[in-house]
Formats: sequence, structure tokens, C-alpha cells
Amino acid sequence: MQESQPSPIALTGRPVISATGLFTPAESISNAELVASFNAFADRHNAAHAEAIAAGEAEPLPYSSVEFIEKASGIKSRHVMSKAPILDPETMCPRLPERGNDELSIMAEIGVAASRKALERAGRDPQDVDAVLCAASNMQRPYPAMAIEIQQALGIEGFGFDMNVACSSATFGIQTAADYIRSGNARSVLVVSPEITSGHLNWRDRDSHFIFGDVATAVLVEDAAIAPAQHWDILGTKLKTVFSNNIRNNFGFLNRATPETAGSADKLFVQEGRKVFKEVVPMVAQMILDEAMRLGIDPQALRRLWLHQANAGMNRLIAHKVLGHEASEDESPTVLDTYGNTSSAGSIIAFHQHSDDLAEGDTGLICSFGAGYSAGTVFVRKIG
Ligand code: CO8
Repeated sequence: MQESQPSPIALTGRPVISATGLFTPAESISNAELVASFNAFADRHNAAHAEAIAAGEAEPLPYSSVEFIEKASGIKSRHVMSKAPILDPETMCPRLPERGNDELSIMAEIGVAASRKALERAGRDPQDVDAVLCAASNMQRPYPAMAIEIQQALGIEGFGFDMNVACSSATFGIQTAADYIRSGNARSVLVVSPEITSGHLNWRDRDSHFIFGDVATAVLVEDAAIAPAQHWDILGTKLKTVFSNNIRNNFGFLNRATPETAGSADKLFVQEGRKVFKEVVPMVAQMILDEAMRLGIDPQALRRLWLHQANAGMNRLIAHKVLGHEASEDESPTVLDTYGNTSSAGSIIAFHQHSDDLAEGDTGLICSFGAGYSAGTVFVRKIG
């Protein structure tokens, strides 16, 4: 007698977020620790260049300040993968021992940790996931793709690939995953955002040394037919890019073709923070309002905004324009105070940590913005 096959589930083509996962590095750097390290570096630098400074041929490096950092950005501390070398004024860079090709690489490791939590929360067996997208600002290497290594470590069949849209990588990943569900090409897609931003931050640059932190997030996007009872319907996704040099990193595989500039500061993160602030706030607020109108959602009735976590002032302005009033912490939660800017992971951390308390039927918005410029909106409604 032939064994009977389980009857296939009829797919809906409706994408939902089944669960999210978060990996937070154990170590954290406070603003006071960061500023002490920077100021020790400035003292050393100024002592080493004392003659040129006295002769008026060089400017002394000014001190950084805890008060400035908190007032300008809202950041109080940030988690990192390698604290001591970052704070050592001789090093001011993470130190992560190189691993052999037969070992799990560090970006994959933290991506896997976040993914396992998302899979566990959804009650999903890795064998039932169809695809892995590794969506992050920086990839550890060009190939093989981080996503494929994560896929292998989790025991997922199907396919995986990497995508990089800087701070908007996760929302671009969610739309890509949602499109696979809408087209019927996949039933379950993991969007993983391991962000080791400390590797591309210039810890010797007073203007930006306080901005970033390390973390990994994972979002499981699935067809509503197979999702757990409690999930988030994806009501609509929208992406936007507008070219800008105001946030830039010139690190790349052609650097070795111009060795004379391979170590210069533009091979790390650089930005015109003021211009970014001024240009991105109106662009993103308008994009949210336009997309809400297209979806027939009253923006003022949004229960919560999980905004990109770059700057508390930016979020205050965007939330005000969207909601029509000053947003409370409950309406627009902050995680950048303890995580810093974690690039693409920021809005996902906010969603992960501040969504369980919402009621069935509540509607909210996950929104990212950053380098490119790039911006993404994901409107969601709680079910179950
Ligand atoms: N301590 C004390 N004073 C300082 C410091 C410091 N650390 N830094 C600057 N100052 C001084 C300046 O010298 C200046 O002095 P003066 O007025 O005498 O010239 C004064 O403070 C004001 O400086 P700014 O104009 O630069 O200060 P702002 O108020 O604009 O604040 C911010 C700076 C916080 C950077 C703010 O502009 C901001 O947050 N802008 C938005 C940035 C943003 O959203 N960027 C997104 C980038 S993230 C992204 O897309 C991901 C990229 C990939 C990630 C990977 C990376 C590592």
C-alpha cells in the first residue's frame, strides 16, 4: 500500500511577519568611556604634533564631549563585539581574530543567533524555510554570500543571497521577501541583518565616533497560510532611493588598485550629518504620508512608529509630521539610547522590543532611512 502524502496547504499570497529575533553583544561602551578614550587619543596626537601646533602649522584636535553626544544624537551607550581595543587609544578599532574557512564566520554567527530566536518564536522548523536574505550595511567578504553560510548553519534548504542598502537593508529585505510570498515563489523567508558597524566606524573622528553600535536582527516573513496564530499582516511596503554623497564609504575591492589612498579616512564611514538631517526628514515624512494615503490608512491613527534609530531629533520631527502631534515614547519608541545607530537593524530592534503589548487590529509602521539615500516603509497590523 502506498503511503498517503500530506495534503498541501493552500497558500494565500499574503505576506506576514511571523516573528523577529535579536542578538545583542554582551559588551557596551558608555559615552563617558568613549569620550575618555577619544580625549586620551587627542592628547597623544596633540603632544606628538606640539611643535607644528605651536608654529601654527597644524590645528590641535579638540576634545569630544558627553553632553554634545547626548544632546545632538540621543545616544548614551552602544553595544560592541570588541570593547577593549576600541577604547585603547593606541588601537581605536575592534580586534576580531581571523577564523579559518572551516569555522563559522563572525557575521554569520551573530546572524544565526538572531535567526534561531526568530525561528523559535515562530515555532518554525528551519527545514520549512525557503530562503535566507542577508540584508546589511557591510558584508564581511564578497563571497561566498553571508546568507548562504547562515542558510547552511541553520540547515535551511532552498537559496540565499546578500543585499546591501545601508540603513535600509532590512526594509528592502522585507519587501523582497514579501514579493516572494506575493508571487508564490516562497512560503517562508528569513531576512537577517548582522551589523558589525564598529568595523567601519572611524573611532578617531570626533564628528562620528559616537554614532554606531553592533547587533544582529532577524525577521521571518511568511505566507499567512502557514504563519503562527499571532503575527503581523504586512499591509503594504514601499521603497525609495535618491542618490546622495552625504553619507559615503569608499571602501571596496578596487582600493588596492590605488594603494596610495587605500588607508585614507574616506575608506570608512563619513557623512555630512547636518545635510542628512535636513534632507532626509522631509523626504521620509512625505513618503510615509503618501504611502499611508495609498493604503487608505489614517497616519494619525497609527498606534506605533518603529523608526530607524539614527538620531532622536530626526525621529521626533518625522513622528510629529506623521502623527500630527508630538509623539510620546509609547507612540515612537527609542532604542538608540542604549544601542546607538545599528544601521539597518535599528527599526527592527524597536519593533522586536516594543510590539508585544499592542492589541489585535493595531496598525503600525516600520520605517528605515539612511545612506543612498534609501528609505523603506512597512505598514503592519497585529493579528491574534
Ligand atoms: N564632541 C563635542 N563637539 C562636537 C563633537 C563631539 N563629539 N562632534 C562635533 N562637535 C561640534 C562641531 O565641531 C560643531 O562645532 P561648531 O559649531 O563650533 O562648528 C558642533 O559640535 C556642531 O556639529 P554638527 O553640526 O556636526 O552637529 P549636529 O548638531 O548636526 O549633530 C549629528 C551631528 C549627530 C551627526 C547629526 O547631524 C545627525 O545625527 N545627523 C543625521 C545623521 C544620520 O542620520 N545619518 C545616517 C547615517 S547611517 C547609515 O546610513 C548607515 C551607513 C552604514 C553604516 C556603517 C558604518 C559604520
